[in-house]
Amino acid sequence: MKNLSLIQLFEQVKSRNPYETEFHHAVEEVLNSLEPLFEVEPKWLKSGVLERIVEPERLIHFRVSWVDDGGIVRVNRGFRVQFNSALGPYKGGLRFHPSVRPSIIKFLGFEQCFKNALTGLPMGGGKGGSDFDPKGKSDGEIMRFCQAFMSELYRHIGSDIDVPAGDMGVGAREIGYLYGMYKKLSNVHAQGVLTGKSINYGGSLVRTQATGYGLVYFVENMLKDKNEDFKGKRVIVSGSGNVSIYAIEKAQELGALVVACSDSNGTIVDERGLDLALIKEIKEIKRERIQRYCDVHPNAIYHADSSALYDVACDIALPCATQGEIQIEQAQQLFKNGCRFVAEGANMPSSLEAIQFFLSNDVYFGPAKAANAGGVATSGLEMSQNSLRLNWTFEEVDQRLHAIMDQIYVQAKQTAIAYKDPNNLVMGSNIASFKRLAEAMLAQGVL
Ligand code: NDP
Ligand code: 2IT
Repeated sequence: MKNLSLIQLFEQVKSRNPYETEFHHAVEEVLNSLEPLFEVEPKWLKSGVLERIVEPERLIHFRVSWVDDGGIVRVNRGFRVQFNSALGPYKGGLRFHPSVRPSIIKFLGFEQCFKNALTGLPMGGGKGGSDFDPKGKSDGEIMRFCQAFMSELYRHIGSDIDVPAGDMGVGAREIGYLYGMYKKLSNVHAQGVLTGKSINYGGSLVRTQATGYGLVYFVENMLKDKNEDFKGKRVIVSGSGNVSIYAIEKAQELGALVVACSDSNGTIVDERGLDLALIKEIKEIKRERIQRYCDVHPNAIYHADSSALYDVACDIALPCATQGEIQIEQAQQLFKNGCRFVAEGANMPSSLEAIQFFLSNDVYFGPAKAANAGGVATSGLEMSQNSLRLNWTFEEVDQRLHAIMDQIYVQAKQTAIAYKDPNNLVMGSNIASFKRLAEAMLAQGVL
């Protein structure tokens, strides 16, 4: 960062949000890449928009008390950040993971504002969650926790106010329990209040697949620009959750050889190509460890280390697990082993240093807020179907998702070209989304 007022603003963000390193990272990345815009359009620096954009409109922090199967009272923390409503109702997922704290929720909420702007749909930015750890909990405990969480959250959300969805640790099962409790407390069957619902009570087809499929549609565009495609490419995917599974599925469908994935305990490498039906059974149905893969495929190799994934040679790397998984060492390792495309299915998996390394070594890089926007975009399509009280077919939703991902790529690429750094999709995405958001904020006055 060279511009003095940006430096001062960033210093202020750091001192107002002490120790919130993930939030600082997200803000720094955006401010950094907006500099070329401000050189051409300095009006934004004096508009007051930047000072407001880094400050959430509202941050809700609440106690969640529930009783476990042993009759013991447990207390967790719940959060919802309602970051920016200039473009529409707050929209963004809920994360249940022990690492959840204000810095995590704020970085995710901040990113979400820009991501949602890129989709072109009328959605503001929000995020929420809890430090509740769903691992090892019974179905009854998950249900009671979700009910306790919603017993506070319900007063803050609504189809035209704030529309949560899933994120890590929150899938269709949790959304079902949350929705049931919302309905009971509010006495309203307002389907548009949550997305990621099951199909039989207002969910959208393709929402389950959307983030992974969308990521692969985005990478198809990146490859096309270099006159390449997925056929025969070696791909590695971190994680083995919702985003990873459907990224693997679509990449395989397009002819890629996906050789490795992981979970928080370790990495699986299967040189013959991953058996996705087995991964779905282990992770979606049995909720077990990825290591079980080797019980069925003894030829596959298991490393008891998640970051071993990044030692596997590949053409394309898709980090789809969590923030911070690609530090400079992993970036260098990927490059050394011949990786030429990296696209982020997870939110903020790459450190700033790693991103800089990719950009300066000609590794074509697709940043999270563009590459993983397919999930929230399809949530937007679910909201549309709920308002219409209609269900679109799988093909119709998939086509719309595909068109949105293509359109996000074009925006990011054309903006990168316009600001004379054609392969910098980080800058392209940040400038394009900032302009949409900032113009809406300016039009609505100082609030
Ligand atoms: P899930 O909870 O379904 O899956 C998360 C996966 O990541 C699990 O396999 C988990 O393993 C693994 N994981 C967690 N920590 C690590 C780690 N340190 N190293 C390796 N693997 C790890 O979450 P999602 O798939 O929904 O979300 C994944 C990422 O994608 C998150 O960053 C999320 O914010 C982002 N995202 C999600 C969207 C969605 O629609 N769901 C939309 C856009 C982005 P384990 O089972 O061991 O915990
Ligand atoms: O990070 C994300 O974009 C999500 N977890 C999806 C949010 C949503 O509202 O579908």
